Amino acid sequence: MTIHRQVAWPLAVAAAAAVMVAAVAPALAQSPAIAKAVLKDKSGKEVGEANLTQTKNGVLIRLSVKGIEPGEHAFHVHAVGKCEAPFTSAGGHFNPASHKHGLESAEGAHAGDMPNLHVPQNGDLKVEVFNAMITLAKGQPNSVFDADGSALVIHAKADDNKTDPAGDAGDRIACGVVTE
Ligand SMILES: [Cu+2]
Repeated sequence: MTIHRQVAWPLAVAAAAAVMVAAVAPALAQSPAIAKAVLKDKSGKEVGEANLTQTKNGVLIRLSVKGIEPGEHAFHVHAVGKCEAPFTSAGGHFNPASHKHGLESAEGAHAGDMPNLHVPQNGDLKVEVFNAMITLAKGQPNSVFDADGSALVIHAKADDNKTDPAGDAGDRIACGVVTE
């Protein structure tokens, strides 16, 4: 009798653990570790691509752009995953915490606020941008995969990092929906 009990308990625990793994696994599978955005200009021409990687500390964005006007350009995550020229369809900056705009804002910043891109004379740039304020994990308030999705947007002018709500960054010149 004693031997049977010793065998029976570990089996019961193993069975319970197996059920837990089965229940948790689908939820994890739904949150992508990587995401992508293809950026197009207002004429529909492809001008860039971004690969997003979830890290333990935020999202690493590897961006490459081609044929963008040289100079400084604001680069943001916008609130809606819809890129119809002139890209107002992408909404304002992704701002789930309802903060004021700007990396220099005294009241937090938009989750979608990021440093300016510095495009060289040939118009081509490869850069890595890290955003600790967003996540690819679904179900989180700061997830780029919320109900209406998100988009990456490049502006005509630089972001001054403080003017609310858009950093005085001018027109939207390129837009790409963030996809899994
Ligand atoms: Cu923007």
